Amino acid sequence: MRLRRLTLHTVRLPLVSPFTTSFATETEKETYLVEAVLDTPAGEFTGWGECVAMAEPLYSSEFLTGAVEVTRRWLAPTLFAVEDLTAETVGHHLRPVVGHPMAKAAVEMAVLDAQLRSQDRSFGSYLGVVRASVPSGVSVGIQDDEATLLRVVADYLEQGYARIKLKIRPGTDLGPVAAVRREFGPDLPFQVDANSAYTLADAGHLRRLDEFGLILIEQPLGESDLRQHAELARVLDTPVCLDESIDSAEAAADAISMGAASIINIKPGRVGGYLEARRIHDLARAHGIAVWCGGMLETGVGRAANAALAALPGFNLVGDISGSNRFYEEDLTEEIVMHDGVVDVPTGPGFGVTVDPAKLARFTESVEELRA
Ligand code: OSB
Ligand code: MG
Repeated sequence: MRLRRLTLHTVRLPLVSPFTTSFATETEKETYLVEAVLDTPAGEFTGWGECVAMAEPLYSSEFLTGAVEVTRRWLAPTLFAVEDLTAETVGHHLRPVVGHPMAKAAVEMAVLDAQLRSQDRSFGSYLGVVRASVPSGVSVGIQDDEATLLRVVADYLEQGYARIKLKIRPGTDLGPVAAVRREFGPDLPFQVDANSAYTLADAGHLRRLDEFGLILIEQPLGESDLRQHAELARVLDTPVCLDESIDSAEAAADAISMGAASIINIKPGRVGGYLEARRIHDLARAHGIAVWCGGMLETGVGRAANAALAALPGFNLVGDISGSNRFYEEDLTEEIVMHDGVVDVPTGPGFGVTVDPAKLARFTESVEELRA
């Protein structure tokens, strides 16, 4: 197969409410969709991918306009030159370009969607999923005060979300966690995410979270602090889960062998794509490490693909795969719906969702076409 064209659609969507983490407050989602045109044995097919790089390099070193630049200058020309391209070889061809997993993932995604559509095959069937729906958790941002937090959590629980993840940072941690636990009781599936906001010197403080029976604490320390996470994990009862630190299967192997994590949050974009995500799933499963599927406020394209990934057998904890309406009034595809605490795995060809041209146009900031 041959890649003929990559069109980058930069979009900006308002969020239904501001989303505050330890590193930023976001009020809108800026991203780009990749539209790939692939020459296949069955004719020309179009596929869509989505980049999870954030506008600013605060979650990881990647950022949106940087991802566009690396795609324009290096990723696209490299792939246009490949005579026999498949989704499975995209990662291999892009390997000489160091880093930029989110930019690479978006391109691989679009090629994979087009390839699967040419075979009239769903992503779920390609992966070998074992569930028709996946439990749906919600990531709750840092709130202004305790009353607001309890109201927000109560609302998500009324909607049916199966698990609450609360963002924490130094100074906004023990209080909110205690309040949620007190209000919703010991049976609430509850975990926290620090997005690298602590250091190992905070170990004594973080131990105070142990009494709240959390499922896990996600990425308490810095991205490159594998050894320090291992030390922290030894003194905490709360299981340590890594997010930012795991940017490849190699990093996952290191973390597992060091005892830096007993749980991994798999985000396909962060690790360079859905194929690497599956490799991490397989590796973790072989080591008895639990995994779950994280999110990056994806639009319907990435959200649909995440729902399929999370239906692999090793995804044994509830993921951050909420309904589209958790973040957006209107999505770029058909809405991904959370019902009865689950999101259904799409069954249509490719990722199983369709980008709506009218909605895309409404939210588009700019379009750039890249050709061989
Ligand atoms: O750390 O998991 C994270 C969103 C943006 C950047 C980092 C993270 C998150 C979330 C949201 O927690 C998860 C979602 O998309 O629902
Ligand atoms: Mg996280």
